[in-house]
Parts: sequence; structure tokens; C-alpha cells
Amino acid sequence: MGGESIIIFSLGNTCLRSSGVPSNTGVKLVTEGVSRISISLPPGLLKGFDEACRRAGFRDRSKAIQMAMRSFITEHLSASEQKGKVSGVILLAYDPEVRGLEKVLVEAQHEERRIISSSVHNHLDERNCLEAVMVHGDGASVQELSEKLAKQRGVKFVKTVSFQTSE
Ligand code: NI
Repeated sequence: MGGESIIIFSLGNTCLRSSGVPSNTGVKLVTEGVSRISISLPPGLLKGFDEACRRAGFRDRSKAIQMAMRSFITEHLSASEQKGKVSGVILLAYDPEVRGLEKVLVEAQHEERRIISSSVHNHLDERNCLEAVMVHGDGASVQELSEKLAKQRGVKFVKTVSFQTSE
């Protein structure tokens, strides 16, 4: 493995165990609730990561990697693909001049009020509103709400960022 650094770190094992990681990936359960994995990295990448850890105030590399992995999961799995409860925000931009749109958006949010904790509305200009809807609940419901909002005529942008609150 010339030119590569090998690092070993510990992680909560729930997601690794439940996804059935094969034994040849270097994953080894150490104690209940923690997995220890080893990975090889180009030295420059590890150096950059350690520098970022230091600047962000992380003393524990494992903790920083756990956070990076959660961020990766959020980026690549939709809310409905994440297991258990999720928390997050649905950010949407729309044109308030489109007839009936605001009524539809409010009704859609009322229907899903069980998973909406609050929302913030920003009137940007005559043709642009920006709304942040805070959500907490079942991932499938969050995804469903996000898709329902996104498909309305006059909605210009929808981005859902969510993370699992239980692993
Ligand atoms: Ni507005």
C-alpha cells in the first residue's frame, strides 16, 4: 500500500451492522454499540482532514469522521431512505404571484402539521418568496411533503436537508 496512510477508528455500529457489511471490508465489531474499521487513504487527504479537524476544534478524529459520514448520508440518501426518525429543514422558493399557489402550500403544510415544528417565511421581492420548514418525524412523511411541495406550479426550488435522529 505504498503512499497510503492507514487509519483505524471507532464508530457506532448500528448502520454498519444493519446494512450487512461483508467481512472483507475491514469492519470488525469490537464492543456492543461500536465498530472499528480500518481504511487506507492518500497521506495528503489525511493531512488535510486533520487540519480541518483542528480548525473546527475536533480533538477526536473518530468524532469528526462520524460527523462527515452523517453529512455524506444526508447528501446521498433521501429522507425516506434514512431509517427511523429524521429532523431537518425543507427549503423552498416560489413565486407568490402564481394564482392559488400560496393556498396550496399552506394546505399541504397543514395536512402534515404532525411533522412540522415551525416555518420561517422571507418575502424576497414581488416574484420570490423563500420559506424554511422545520420538520421532525418519519422519513417517508418528510420525503412525501417535500415532493408534494416541489411539484406545485410556481415552486422554483426545493431542497430537503435531513439527518437521522436515531441510529
Ligand atoms: Ni412571501
